[in-house]
Amino acid sequence: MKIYGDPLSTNTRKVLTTLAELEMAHEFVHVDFARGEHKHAAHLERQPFGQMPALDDDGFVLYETHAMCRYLDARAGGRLLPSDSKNRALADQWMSVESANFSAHAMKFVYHYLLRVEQAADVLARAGAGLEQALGILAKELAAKPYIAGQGFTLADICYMPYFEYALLTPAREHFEKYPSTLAWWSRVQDRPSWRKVVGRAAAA
Ligand SMILES: N[C@@H](CCC(=O)N[C@@H](CS)C(=O)NCC(=O)O)C(=O)O
Repeated sequence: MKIYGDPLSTNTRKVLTTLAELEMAHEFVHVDFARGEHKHAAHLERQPFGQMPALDDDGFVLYETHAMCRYLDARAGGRLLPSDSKNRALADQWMSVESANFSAHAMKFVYHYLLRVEQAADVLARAGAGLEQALGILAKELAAKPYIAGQGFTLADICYMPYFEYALLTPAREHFEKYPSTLAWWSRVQDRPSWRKVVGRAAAA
């Protein structure tokens, strides 16, 4: 099992955290984001949109992070998704909410403040409003449950973690602070050995 990505990339981190949770052996191949290696021909063979990560399981090539996380979990017997249809659908719902309603807003702040890719003031204002909407909805769930999709840690939790890590280092933090149950969730999950391993790998790279 080979994973192609950059240890600092949010989507790569979702896949690496999934692998760490499942204790699944893999080879990590560094595709250097800063050098634009995700746009090189070799990577475009694996990921035709020129994005990261990509997976190669003995010739079976897959891209799209959520599909990859679900594939890895299925290979390991389905430990990171509920087995009953309703709870599984809720985990799926929250994974979709991450990509449709949450991460793009968080990433505007990450681009502007951490990656130094300037975002106009009105873009940041709209991102802040979008983030508040998503956090408010997430906060209601997390006020009643320890994890995003219920009583157990799932892929849904993994999908939000990289954005919390980065966005909380930016002024977007003020939006999170309005919703304490989201920060309580973050303090629960950020100490998981899987996440510490992924963050540690990035620090060592
Ligand atoms: N829908 C893709 C998105 C992947 C993605 O946006 N990856 C980022 C890094 S975290 C990337 O490669 N960005 C560069 C680009 O879009 O050109 C997935 O879920 O895998």
